[in-house]
Amino acid sequence: MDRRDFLRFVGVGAVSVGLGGCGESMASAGGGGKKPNILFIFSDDHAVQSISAYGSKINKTPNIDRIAEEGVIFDRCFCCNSICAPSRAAVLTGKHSHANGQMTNLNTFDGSQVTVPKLLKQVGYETALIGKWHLKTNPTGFDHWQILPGQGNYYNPDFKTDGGKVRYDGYVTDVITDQSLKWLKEERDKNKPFLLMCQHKAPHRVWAPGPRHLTMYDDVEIPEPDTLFDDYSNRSDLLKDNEMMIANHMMYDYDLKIAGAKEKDALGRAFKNPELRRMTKKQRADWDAAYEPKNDKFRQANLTGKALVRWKYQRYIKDYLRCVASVDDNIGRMLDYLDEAGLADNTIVIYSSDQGFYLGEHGWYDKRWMYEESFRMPFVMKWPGVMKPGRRSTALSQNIDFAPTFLDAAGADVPEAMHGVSLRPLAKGKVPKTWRKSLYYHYYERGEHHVPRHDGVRTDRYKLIHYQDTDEWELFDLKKDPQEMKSVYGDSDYAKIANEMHSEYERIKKYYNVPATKK
Ligand code: SGN
Ligand code: CA
Repeated sequence: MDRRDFLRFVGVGAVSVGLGGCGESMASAGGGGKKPNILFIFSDDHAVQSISAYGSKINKTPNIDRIAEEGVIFDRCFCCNSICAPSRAAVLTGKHSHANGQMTNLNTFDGSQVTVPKLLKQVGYETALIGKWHLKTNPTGFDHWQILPGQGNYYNPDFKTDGGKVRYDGYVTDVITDQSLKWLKEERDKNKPFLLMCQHKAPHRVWAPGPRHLTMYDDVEIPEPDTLFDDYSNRSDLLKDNEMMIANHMMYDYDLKIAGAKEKDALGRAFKNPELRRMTKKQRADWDAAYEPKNDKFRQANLTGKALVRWKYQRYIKDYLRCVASVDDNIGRMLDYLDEAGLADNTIVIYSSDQGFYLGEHGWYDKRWMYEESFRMPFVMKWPGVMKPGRRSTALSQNIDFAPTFLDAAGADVPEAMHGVSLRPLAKGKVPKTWRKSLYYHYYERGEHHVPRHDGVRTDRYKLIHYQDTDEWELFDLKKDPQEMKSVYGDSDYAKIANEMHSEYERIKKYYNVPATKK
């Protein structure tokens, strides 16, 4: 039985339409016989709750919506490990973390592995990566790259390039877009199709808005999520140990933009915002003019209790959304260029982010947990000539599917060792009978924000989570409890479902060859 037959047999995966050379040439399906270009715009920590195409109640993202209107929204796209470097490694390799070796942000990516840019180069593509990388080793498989060192900075960012170090003046999201446009316009080989991975730092912590957006949302109040004051009852006690609460773990100077604040967070920390010392005099003056009047009001108000948490939420979410606004504006610049240059008809455009994020849900910022808001990823794709515009797909997809999708689009073979499958059938509006019925998730890190190691399985309706350190289980009925406020594990009404989910968990771990967790 080959892998594709096996996928059919176990009902996990799908065979991408056209794989194995049945009829339609894949490259031609994407646009008049030419291999399609692929523009992959990827941001850092951008949650679907802040994208209007996904129904955001708190902001508008007209340019991401433009991609969605001309393409398809993958409504149930999830990461395999909700943290930066592991998600990026999964995108590059099409494999779960245990198979590509990038289990945590602390591992060093093995750049000698088979990755999607290397395979695309073999079928004639020119490849480039500009922006956040975060995998420690230098990029491999790219004809051109310029990366932010580590997490990078928002203001006047440094870049590591294939020709040495360089610092650009300006705001990071604009700079990454400028450099991406420069490569598209002036530097690439125009006789070849391209893969451009344009990877933003924003809206990652410390959520530093750019000069154009410093006062955006000043006159409005952003709606709070229902679960801002979650008390963490009815689930594992491990939740109570988290260190990612807006109430307790945000630092005044570092996160909340109260420059010079002496207050410490609940962990006794009072870091300084690293962006302030990078700014030019003019940038700093604009920043202070935007924040200081609001900070004065905050100091005078002497807020405590829930009112203080509410203020912190407003400060946090507005800064986050200001960073998102810059990403969205810059996506507009990229889309406009594709139109102007006559490239739009033969270019697949994707917008995604390495994982989701908590925008106050459960009282949190950050990610890592398998709960929906950080498990879910945005993935909108426009694939001219292949899909009908304006569609929404609710079939289960995952970041391990991105590499197979790109390869399928380019008419290249998808290696058997990749765990993911091409999303082409879903893009076309068909859900093959063999499409996966569940997804596997595994978070391995034990560090910052004190999120415990856990893994689990999610189907359309249910989610089973296992915490290895305490051997606890949680089961959620996502239809009845979409906010995941009460685990029904151990509830006799769910005994049958719990059994089925346990079997599915064991099966999927075996299917992906997940090694036993070390104590
Ligand atoms: C930094 C952040 C964390 C964040 C990790 C991982 N702290 O360490 O809040 O969870 O990155 O983010 S900060 O003080 O440096 O901002 S990831 O997206 O790179 O995985
Ligand atoms: Ca991230």
